[in-house]
Amino acid sequence: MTFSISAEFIAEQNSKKESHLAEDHAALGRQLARRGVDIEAVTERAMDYAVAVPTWGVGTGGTRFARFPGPGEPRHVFDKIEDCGVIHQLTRTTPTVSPHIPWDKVSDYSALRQKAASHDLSFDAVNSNTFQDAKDQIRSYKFGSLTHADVGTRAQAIEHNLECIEIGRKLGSSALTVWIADGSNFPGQSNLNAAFDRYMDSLKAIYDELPKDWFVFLEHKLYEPAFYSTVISDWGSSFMAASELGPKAKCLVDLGHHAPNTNIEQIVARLIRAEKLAGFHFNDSKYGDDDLDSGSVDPFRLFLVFNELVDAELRKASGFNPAYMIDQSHNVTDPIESLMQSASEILRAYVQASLVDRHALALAQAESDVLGGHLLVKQAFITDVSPILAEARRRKAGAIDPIGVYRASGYRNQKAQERPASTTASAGIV
Ligand SMILES: [Mn+2]
Repeated sequence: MTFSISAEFIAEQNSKKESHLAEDHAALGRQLARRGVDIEAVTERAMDYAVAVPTWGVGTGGTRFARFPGPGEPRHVFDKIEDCGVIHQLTRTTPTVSPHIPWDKVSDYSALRQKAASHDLSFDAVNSNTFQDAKDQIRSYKFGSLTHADVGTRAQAIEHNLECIEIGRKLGSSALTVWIADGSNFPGQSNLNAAFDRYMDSLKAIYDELPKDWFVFLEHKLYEPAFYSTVISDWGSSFMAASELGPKAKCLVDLGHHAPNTNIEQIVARLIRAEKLAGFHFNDSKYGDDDLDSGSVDPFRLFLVFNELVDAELRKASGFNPAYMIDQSHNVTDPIESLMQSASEILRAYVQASLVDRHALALAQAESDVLGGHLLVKQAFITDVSPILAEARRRKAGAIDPIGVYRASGYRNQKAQERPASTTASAGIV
């Protein structure tokens, strides 16, 4: 029998905060009513929002220098599902899990699917991995995978992606996310165009095998581990590839995969216009692909991304159906706490963006009222929507204060007893 947090415990913890929450929600409701916003409608939007959690996110991450394992880490994907279940149980915002192959490979996928269902979870996009060598793999990815100069290595990488699709079908997934580490570290190491041509050949082979209702998400990244050139380095390369492949190929935006100061919200706007926005890997950063918790460094940028997303949603932009995922590495925090906090901050940005008076904003823009337009966006951002987030969780039997309830439950200590320390737990940054 493994430890789990009971519904009664959550209700008992919530009961200590319910009357204050009701006061705060009512006060915010009166404030929003003066702005012509119905807090009930916004609270319902918050209840409907969902973002996927990556299975690799519940393990402690590391840097290229070291990894400092925490107590009670998941030992395998079944443990990971338990931890993902707690995140959803307390936040009620993360009903799907994004698996990673081969890290989450098992012999019985229907058992894995059942395990997930027992935690009210289902599976989101499957992530392939050709950025490291799997055990017993014949050819190495040291010098590339889907774009390797050697045709046999490319065939092996294609085969791995087809296997991911097969596993994804068994798990009820409907998308494959492809990120490759391929690129070069030295000028002259690789022919920049030939590498892209090989990428297209490999992706076509994968695309042709996609089930009818599936998508392939192409994830670009500026640099790392290749430091001179990366084959799919930016949204332009990703968009070129997705356009050439066809309607089932779309561009995935990982917030950490751009040069510092890049206007990511504008990239998002362009991809929406082209009907090529696959979705997101949410995280935050200060310098590069830091994979810090969403909203921890630059919550305004996260809000501005959601400002574009909510704009597209409300005007019913054609082909707009982004997949939302978190992709972070938790090196110095409890991963469950970081993921709950991140899901909450992503939801916060969505709710704040829902408060923008879009009619007034369009008028300000039409009249070139520069500061007027800016203030309308800023007003939404500075509104403290915490009572809406907490009330949305409470109404769905989640925790008013997820991290407080998690800490009070003693879950981590319980898992430290149940899960003897392992040195092989995989964690990664993609
Ligand atoms: Mn990513």
